[in-house]
Amino acid sequence: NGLLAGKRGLIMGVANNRSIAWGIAKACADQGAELALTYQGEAFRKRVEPLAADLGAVVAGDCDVTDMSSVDAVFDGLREKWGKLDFLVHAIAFSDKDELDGRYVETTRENFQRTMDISVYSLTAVAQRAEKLMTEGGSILTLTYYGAEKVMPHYNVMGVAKAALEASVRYLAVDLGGSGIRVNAISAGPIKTLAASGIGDFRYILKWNEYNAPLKKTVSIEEVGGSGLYLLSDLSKGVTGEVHHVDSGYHVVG
Ligand code: 0WD
Repeated sequence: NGLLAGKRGLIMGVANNRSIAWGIAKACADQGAELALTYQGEAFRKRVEPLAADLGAVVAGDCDVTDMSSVDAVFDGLREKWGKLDFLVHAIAFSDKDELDGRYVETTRENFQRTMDISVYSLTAVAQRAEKLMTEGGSILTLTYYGAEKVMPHYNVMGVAKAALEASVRYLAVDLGGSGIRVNAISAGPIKTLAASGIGDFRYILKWNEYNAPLKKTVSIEEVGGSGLYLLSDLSKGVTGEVHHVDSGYHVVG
């Protein structure tokens, strides 16, 4: 029973129980989805395994999106286990935290390339592989931030990467639309997660959003999970190429 009953989904980007991907995974499991979770690196295995067990989810293995053989291994595993895939959550981003502070103009070529590779290209890499398994159509969801649209202090190269990610969502939506595969993004308001802790003055950004957003609060991973559920389920069958703001309304004032 539930909005995702009978559907199988891969969730990438759970680092711990504060991860946005975890909020989405919980919402999906509550609505009857069968899930597989990846983790990145041995250190995260012991965090992700018990979380997966909580949801009755499969652990689909160690996946570092800079290593295409590890990405292939995850999708080969799913093909063997499930034969098909209905939805995919991509909640992955990385940049050197030394460059998520100060001025964008100081960005190094090395960190620019690494940030774009992990935070942008990886969506296309997983979409290529998911397309082959989404034989009955599907829904792909990624996570972005308002720093793609407006200059946000300290977000720097990650803002440039999120702009490219949002453009990727639109191009992928066109390429995969004919196969009934939808591609959307949630632009989440700031949430205190491991990745966010690398951003300079993050506590100030949280407070600023709390004071200025129409709803006068920051968003929770459960709230992002609820909107994620809509975009992953058939409720949003007519929606693709969309960037949906789940930010207490901040983007209408910020
Ligand atoms: O305020 C926030 N937290 C927002 C986050 C606001 C708007 C958007 N987002 C985005 C992030 O940019 C990211 O795309 O949401 C997504 C999920 O981020 P999160 O939930 O805030 O952060 P976290 O729980 O740390 O998960 C991100 C994970 C990694 O965790 P760490 O902390 O180790 O960087 O991305 C994964 C990893 O699990 N990740 C990778 N996965 C595979 N290969 C890689 C990689 N090379 N690098 C990072």
